[in-house]
Amino acid sequence: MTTTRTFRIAAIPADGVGAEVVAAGRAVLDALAADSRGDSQGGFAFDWQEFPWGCGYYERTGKMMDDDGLDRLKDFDAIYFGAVGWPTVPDHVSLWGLRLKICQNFDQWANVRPVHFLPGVQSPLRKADDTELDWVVVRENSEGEYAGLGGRNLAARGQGGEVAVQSALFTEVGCERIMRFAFDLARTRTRRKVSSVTKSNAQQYGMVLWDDVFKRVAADYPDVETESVLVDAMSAKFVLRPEDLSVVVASNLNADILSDLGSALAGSLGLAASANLNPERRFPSMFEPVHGSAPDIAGQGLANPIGAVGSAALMLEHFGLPDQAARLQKAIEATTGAGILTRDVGGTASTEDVTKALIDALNA
Ligand code: GGG
Repeated sequence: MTTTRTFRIAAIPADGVGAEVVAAGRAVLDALAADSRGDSQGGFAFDWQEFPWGCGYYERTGKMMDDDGLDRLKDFDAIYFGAVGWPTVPDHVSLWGLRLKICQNFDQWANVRPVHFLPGVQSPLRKADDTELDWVVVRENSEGEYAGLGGRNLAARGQGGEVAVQSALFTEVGCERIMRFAFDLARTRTRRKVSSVTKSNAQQYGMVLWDDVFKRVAADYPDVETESVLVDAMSAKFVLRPEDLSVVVASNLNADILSDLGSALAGSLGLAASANLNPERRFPSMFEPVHGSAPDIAGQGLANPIGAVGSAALMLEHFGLPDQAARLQKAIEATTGAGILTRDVGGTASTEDVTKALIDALNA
């Protein structure tokens, strides 16, 4: 007798192209699940519940998500997220009201953002001899520069004008857990190397603590090569010596910026996948494309669904289905390799065309 595992997933398309790419990802995942029924290893299915939260919801209700939203999400197996942000709502309100609220309350402290080349996609970095380049940005996702510490209208001290303070929080526990995560990940890769990124020459408290913890943790992983690189130098290295990278671990803001750079170097922000993980599995993890809501192309069928579908592959890995994740990744490569590309990567295909091609490739 075969069994079917059902994964309960909360879909939050949120804003702009989020709706289009989440619909694409859902269609591809449902096709994969339909094909798994009758599998001797046991099939799987997805039970989706969609939540209407985001900037449109904010305009109607004054809230980015319901007050009991976290409570309603907490028992799902995972959250599948689109993108947040729309010009009618201040960006800090939309980001803190939804994406950061979920990440921080569900202690999704590890944000994994792989960067790799895809066949058929032109990259500013691709040369004939380095088609296999790939690296992973591991982003500390719970504290650092996005700890939300600070304030405005602090004492103006008589000079006139407003004063604002924005502090970064670095805890030894927070630094150590993200570094161990990065080292453990490096051990699963061909190149066992972790590059730590800071600006510790200029930021002499939190980032020096980061450096100290990195040295201590590295001593437990003598089989893993290490380097510490300042963020400005690392930006140059991404462009000039990407073959020297494997796992790059960085604070919340630095990794946010570097991972956008990485995905642009791979060809487009639209290709980049990410997983916001609560590695202890006390809370659901959240899977989302790296890109934002792209108001300039929203609703036109132009969005690239590959980042969202790649994020779905990361979700399958999280569910303990690595073969299915690899199957999805192969379908992505078959699709881009066949030249079925959206406009951001030089093609003319629509979101729907790419989605259909992905499903065809799964069934091929
Ligand atoms: N799907 C990712 C997304 O919506 N990003 C919007 C954004 O501004 N994110 C900031 C961050 O990643 O912290």
